[in-house]
Amino acid sequence: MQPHEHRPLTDFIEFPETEMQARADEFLATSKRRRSIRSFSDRPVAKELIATCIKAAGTAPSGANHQPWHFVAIESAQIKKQIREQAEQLERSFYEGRAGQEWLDALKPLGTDSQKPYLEHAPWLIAVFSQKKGGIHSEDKGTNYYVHESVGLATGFLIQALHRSGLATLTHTPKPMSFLTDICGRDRDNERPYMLIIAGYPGEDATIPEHALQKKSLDEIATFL
Ligand code: IYR
Repeated sequence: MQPHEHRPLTDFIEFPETEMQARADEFLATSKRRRSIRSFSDRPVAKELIATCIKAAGTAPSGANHQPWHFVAIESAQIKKQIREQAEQLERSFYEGRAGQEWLDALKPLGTDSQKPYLEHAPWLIAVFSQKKGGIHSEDKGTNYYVHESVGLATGFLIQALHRSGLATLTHTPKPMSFLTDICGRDRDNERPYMLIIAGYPGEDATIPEHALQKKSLDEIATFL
């Protein structure tokens, strides 16, 4: 097949309009139940489920379809321990001053601190990396476009896939995240850690901050012209 060839769209599914609204309502209801949590059970989760969610993430749109992302799924207790140690060290300096007062005040309603036991308790950590160079084939070394946008979209797909599969998640971005490059054995020149996703079942003592339940209204987040 020539790369510029097109084929007819055959897998678009058209639903009756009433069903479309019901499907949107259902998706909204499901999305409203997605929560970031900070206590995870150590109950195991099958590797195949995580692999399937990563495949779903890989369907996200990307600049020139270069798919400038790589997901490192970690279940090794030893690697999780290393990540926890390094992340907590960075978080300690963050909470002890690097953050600045305004940032610390913004975080108060979440009740977070430098302790990250869930980095060891949760069955899976997924480190998301973005790639500067690449292409449609993973060995390509051309320019990637809209890398941040593309990887953000794929990460969103991943979080939704995990949520809809019945897992809870947390997004985590210890600053700077470069230690993940070494721990995960990724290419320092071409890849940058984008985000760490913690995935698993909620711990029995999992809570959600009231602050996180306040979502902006449609009027606040949208304008229809
Ligand atoms: N990375 C820190 C701080 C933190 C920052 C933001 I912005 C959050 O929404 C939540 C936490 C931590 O994980 O504690």
